[in-house]
Amino acid sequence: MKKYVLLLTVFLFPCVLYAQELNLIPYPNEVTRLKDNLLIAKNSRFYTDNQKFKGVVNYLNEDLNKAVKKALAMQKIQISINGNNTTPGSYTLSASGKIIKITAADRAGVFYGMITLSQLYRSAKSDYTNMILPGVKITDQPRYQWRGFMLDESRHFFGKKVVKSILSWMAFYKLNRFQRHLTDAQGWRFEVKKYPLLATKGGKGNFTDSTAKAQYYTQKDIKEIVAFAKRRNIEIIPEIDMPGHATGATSAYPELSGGTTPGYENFTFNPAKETTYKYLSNVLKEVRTLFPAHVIHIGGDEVTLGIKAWETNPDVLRLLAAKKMTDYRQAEFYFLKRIADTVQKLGCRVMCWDEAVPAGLPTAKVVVNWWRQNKPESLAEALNKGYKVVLCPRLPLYFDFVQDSTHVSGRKWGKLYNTYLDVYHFPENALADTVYKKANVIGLQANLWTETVVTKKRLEYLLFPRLAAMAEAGWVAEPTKNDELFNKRLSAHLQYYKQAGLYYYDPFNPGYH
Ligand code: TNX
Repeated sequence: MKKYVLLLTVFLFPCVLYAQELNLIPYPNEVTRLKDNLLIAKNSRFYTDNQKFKGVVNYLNEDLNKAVKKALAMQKIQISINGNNTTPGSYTLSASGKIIKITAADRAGVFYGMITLSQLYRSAKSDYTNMILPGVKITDQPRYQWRGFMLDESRHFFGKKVVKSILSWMAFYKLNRFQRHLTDAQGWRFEVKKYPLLATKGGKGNFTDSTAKAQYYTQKDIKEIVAFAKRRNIEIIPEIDMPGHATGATSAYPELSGGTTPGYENFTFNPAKETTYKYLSNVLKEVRTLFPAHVIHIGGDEVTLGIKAWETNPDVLRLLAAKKMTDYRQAEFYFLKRIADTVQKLGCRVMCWDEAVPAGLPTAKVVVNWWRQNKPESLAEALNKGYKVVLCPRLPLYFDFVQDSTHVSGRKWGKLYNTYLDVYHFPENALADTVYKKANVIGLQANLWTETVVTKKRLEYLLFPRLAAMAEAGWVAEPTKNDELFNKRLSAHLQYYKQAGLYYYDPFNPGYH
């Protein structure tokens, strides 16, 4: 008996420690240490002969390696696309001696290989002339295709600089979808040429200050951010929230309102007027030209908060009679079907929140954000209908919930809040494998609603380090997760946050909140 214990201590313990020893997040699928270290002359810049990937390599030089100011030496990266490997985003990186090689299935894979290299580079040791990195062969691919983040800028507006910083950190963590929640009750936040008042009037006020001057993105800003994201392998998904959460729009164009209920002034679009559809299809046309993702999110959440107003709205009553509808939710579904149809005619996929699952949207080409973790039946129904699903349950993926019991600013339901380890262990800690292993579950997404988020500082405090935990949850499965090893790697990343001047939560040294 004693012998076995001894064996375990001697052989297994060092093995476990050896695992995940590099400061990489998300941790790659397979890491083999090579005998020779990788040596990169100090102040090197990377380059490639492969024309197609010059831009990607330049990105590495510019954004991820800011410490390198001058090109004293050149370090070549060999890049090739391997047509046999069809898993999107997969890559191998081999680096030792003076040779760095990335082989990938696609451009995303090349980018991820580069990010892995840049993370290695950040914690490299150096001697007088060289940066010394461990020699490695890495074989890697993402677990989920959709690894997203959503920012609500209707409740509070953060602007280009903050958004670009988020996008750069997302890229650093290999996240690849950014959902922009730019319209809601507290403000419409982007320019629509055909209806200028949406931004200039609908963009006035925010959640904490109804008198704030209009804040919104011009179409030029939107394009600039789309290009910035594209360079970082991130697709932007625009959301136009409807028919509820529409007060930003209806405050600018009151004729579009479906009515008012106590506490929810002009909360819905009127589902019974042709002018509503004309107007929204013009808005969607502009959205289509601004965002190349070919996915438009049409909202569909919490319409019932404002639906009572429809019971006394003569237009809606007429619609119900004409279509022989017996219930107001049928008017909601009628609205969503018409809008979904418009979006599809524009050549885009439809996305929606999970309340819209029973609406009977026209085809299976629908992607659902499942957020109501207390309604597993809604997730089941979406999957039964053949919809694709992105998991973003409130617990643990809503980042407006605080990270720790001691935190005072942010959302908390009694003892319920979302620690970075809850995020890290998703989805296994929250869902049955019969659910999250379904092929139609295409990924996960963290959402930051900003009713309680007024400053950039608070935003960062809610994002970090949970964004890192979420990136690893989207990349690897539970058997390779280990709190102790993750914490060790995370400690190194907290230093990067510090160097970048972020205001982050430090779980190992909790002090401020
Ligand atoms: C519900 S999640 C909402 C948002 C709120 C959020 C706060 C969803 C689709 N709708 O409008 O901001 O809760 O946690």
